[in-house]
Amino acid sequence: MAKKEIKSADQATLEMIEKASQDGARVVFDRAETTKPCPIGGEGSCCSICAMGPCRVMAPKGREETAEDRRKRIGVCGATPETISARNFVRKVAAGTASHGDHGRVMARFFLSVARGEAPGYQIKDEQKLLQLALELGVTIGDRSNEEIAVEVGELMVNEFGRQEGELLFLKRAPLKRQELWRKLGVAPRGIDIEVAEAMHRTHMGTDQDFQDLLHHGVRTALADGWGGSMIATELQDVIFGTPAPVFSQINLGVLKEDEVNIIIHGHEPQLAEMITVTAQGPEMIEYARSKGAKGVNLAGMCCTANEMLMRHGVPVAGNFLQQELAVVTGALETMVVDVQCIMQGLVDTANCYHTKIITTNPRAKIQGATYMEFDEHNAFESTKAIVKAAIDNFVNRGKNIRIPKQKTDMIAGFSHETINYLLGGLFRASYRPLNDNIINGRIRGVAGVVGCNNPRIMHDSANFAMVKELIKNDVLVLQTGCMAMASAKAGLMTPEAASEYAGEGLASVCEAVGIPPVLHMGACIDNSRILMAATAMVKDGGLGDDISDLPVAGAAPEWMSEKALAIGQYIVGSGIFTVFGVTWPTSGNKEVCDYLFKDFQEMYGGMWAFEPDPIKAAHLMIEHIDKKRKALGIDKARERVLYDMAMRRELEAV
Ligand code: BF8
Repeated sequence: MAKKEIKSADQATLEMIEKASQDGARVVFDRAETTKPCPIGGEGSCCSICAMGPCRVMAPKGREETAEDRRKRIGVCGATPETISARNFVRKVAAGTASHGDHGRVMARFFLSVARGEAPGYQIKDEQKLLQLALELGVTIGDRSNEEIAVEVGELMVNEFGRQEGELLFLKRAPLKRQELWRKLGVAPRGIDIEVAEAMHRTHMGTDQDFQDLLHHGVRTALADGWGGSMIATELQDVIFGTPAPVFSQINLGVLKEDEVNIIIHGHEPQLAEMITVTAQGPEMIEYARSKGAKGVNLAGMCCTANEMLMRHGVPVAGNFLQQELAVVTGALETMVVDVQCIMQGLVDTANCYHTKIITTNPRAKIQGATYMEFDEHNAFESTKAIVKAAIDNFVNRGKNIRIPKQKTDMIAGFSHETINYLLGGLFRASYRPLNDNIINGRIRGVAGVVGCNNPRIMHDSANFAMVKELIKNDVLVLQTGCMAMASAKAGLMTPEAASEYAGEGLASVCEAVGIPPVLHMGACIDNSRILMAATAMVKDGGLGDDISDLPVAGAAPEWMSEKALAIGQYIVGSGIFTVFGVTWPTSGNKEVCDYLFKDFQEMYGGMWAFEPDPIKAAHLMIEHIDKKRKALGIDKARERVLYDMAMRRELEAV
């Protein structure tokens, strides 16, 4: 008999998969069994961009390719397998960049509405960050009001999307050497939309047919995400909703409550979630919930919206990407309110087996069979009140088949780039100096960003846990965002106590002295721009080289699935950081394209891609890379000498 595959490393998830099967509800784990990945598309060897195809250009498996094989391995238009592979890859990067970019654009326009007083209920929360942004962008402060300054900042940011020439303003944040490299390689992005549009044009039938040239444009497009769309979204969200600071919360399906109206907000753009937080906890809605027999209204988050609400308000997190339908399966969820990105259409099918109402709210993202209640940010309070009321009204429709898993784990989140600065350096001497010093003296070996999604093609949350544990055991400080941050939080890695349990002695001693977990939650996927800022701050603080590519740092997405993850990986690589992806690799069918991304990019960008599905091996690739960088910086010997005597411990405590 075939061994039953364990689908998740998370008990709550396993329990709900079981319940779904008992209830006859289909979820993503079932669909992944019946719908297997297409091996041709999966390796990037299918070209479907025109109607002369689709053309399949796979290399023969299990034997050497002959000249005759190669001659036949060609698109009808004559496109080579390399062109086809690179086109497919660049289109994915463009889609990821477009998604983050569209989020950033909507946020910039919303920011302008707030500044102009056209979005009642919202205001500027972080004045300090607004003024810093104004100074950086050359906006006059003088005796102008915050709103006047914000209008000018907002207009500059909105213009970044349609900018046709020159360079994105935030490129100037990068180390000088990196900026020069981008210019030399011709990949400094002009604007955000233009790079995405050009990527789509270049990859159209019969346009750019030089795979190397295509891949460089992929870098340019992705840089318009990391240093453009995503960075703009993060910065403006911080000004309006507040810059995250450490906050305690809990995570996993156990945060749902049996005796309250449960509402989950799922998606990405925080303006809706921010207002629901206010509306749902107001006395009027609590009273209304009581009138329907509930004790109150319980709000929780899912996916990146969860990260946004968690980082700024400590709202509990119900789970990550693969748990969205399982929240419905509890039978205790009145409403799942969604906006854009990473929302499974399967939610509607699952919800048909229970009483849960799936409410779509965004004109860009509707789902057949769901209830559409448009969220109008100009009338946000009334919009969200109607949504919360609909959830409360649904409480009476709950069936008897309710089972909420017990699992919920304590966590600390809220480690924005600014917060790390304060925590390490103190309010009056905020800096990354102590981090750099601890890297130089070897207590911290290096820093790794472990980010991205879940993917049902591998055991849910398992690769993240294995990788992160291995990294911190080897004294690598881990920064996380997105669904991988949630996986670590569920596993208990985001509490200060995790340092003594899991981290190597050097990293643990620093975490204990500063009072931080060994794994830091930096936010949603757009907040990977915070990781770029953290890396830049490390360079600027000195002692670790003069470009991001000199730092002993590495990146990874061990369970990725989305095009946004590829865009993120590409801008991290283009910014000079070695990055390893797990699960599958979208150009794996083409050796030339892989070699270019996995080897030649290192020469050109000082950062390259790698693919390694084994999370422990992948962690060791990252550690090897970190050690190589330490050696190049001449700080490899310091690590060998680290012995923790009392004087060193006292010195650490003084940090
Ligand atoms: O942007 S990590 S599954 S939720 S794509 Fe999606 Fe992936 Fe989760 Fe957020 Ni990011």
